[in-house]
Amino acid sequence: MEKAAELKLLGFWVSPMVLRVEWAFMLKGITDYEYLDEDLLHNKSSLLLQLNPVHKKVPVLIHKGKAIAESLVIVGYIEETWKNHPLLPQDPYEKARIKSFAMFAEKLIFDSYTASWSQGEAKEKLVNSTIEAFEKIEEEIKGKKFFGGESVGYLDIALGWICLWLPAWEEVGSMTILDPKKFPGISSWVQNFVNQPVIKEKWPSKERVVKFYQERRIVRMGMVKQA
Ligand SMILES: N[C@@H](CCC(=O)N[C@@H](CS)C(=O)NCC(=O)O)C(=O)O
Repeated sequence: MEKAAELKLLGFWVSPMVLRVEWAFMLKGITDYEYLDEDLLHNKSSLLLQLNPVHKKVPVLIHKGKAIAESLVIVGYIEETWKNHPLLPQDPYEKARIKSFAMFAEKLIFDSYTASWSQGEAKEKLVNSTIEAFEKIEEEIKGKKFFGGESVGYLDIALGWICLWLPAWEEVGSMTILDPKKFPGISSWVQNFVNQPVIKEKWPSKERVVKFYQERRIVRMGMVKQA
């Protein structure tokens, strides 16, 4: 088992990207790591700026002094470094397919977040294109408990934002993307995922998440008006 000094995670409490890394840790049974919460809105640490100088974003994982950025790259690194509880299939084609599906779904995070503070036609376009893309996710989960099959895998981790952040953005932006009648497969997966004991352990409260994004919405809308 790694010592905390060998494994550090730069994070931000409300980031679903950071939680991907923590979920992967939990699934692999890695608990001995140091978590450093960044003040992303007001004062990024010099460590973050030094380790991720281009994007200046979290998560950043530091393993034995070496830094890695990008949540899904980090999850892939964890998968290759700790072999227990595989998150990806062995078959090279299936592995590639799952990774490329995760890349396709990545845009939806930003589109649904942006929709939560957008207005009028721009908002409508984002909501409609996200709903259309959700049909592909619905097809992928059909007949399965998890995207990874019987247990939580890479795609479940990648799509975890759908379970809490999406409902928070829907509430903040008064919009509906995940209609349970239209997406019964995704809706039951949400229940399966959030009820996994390992996942439940790392779950911010919905009230706190909604409050955070309500405040961000006000800031964002102010920025749009000024532009
Ligand atoms: N593609 C990156 C995105 C990471 C990202 O957007 N992180 C946000 C927190 S959720 C961040 O650090 N934002 C700080 C900023 O934009 O200045 C990943 O998956 O790791």
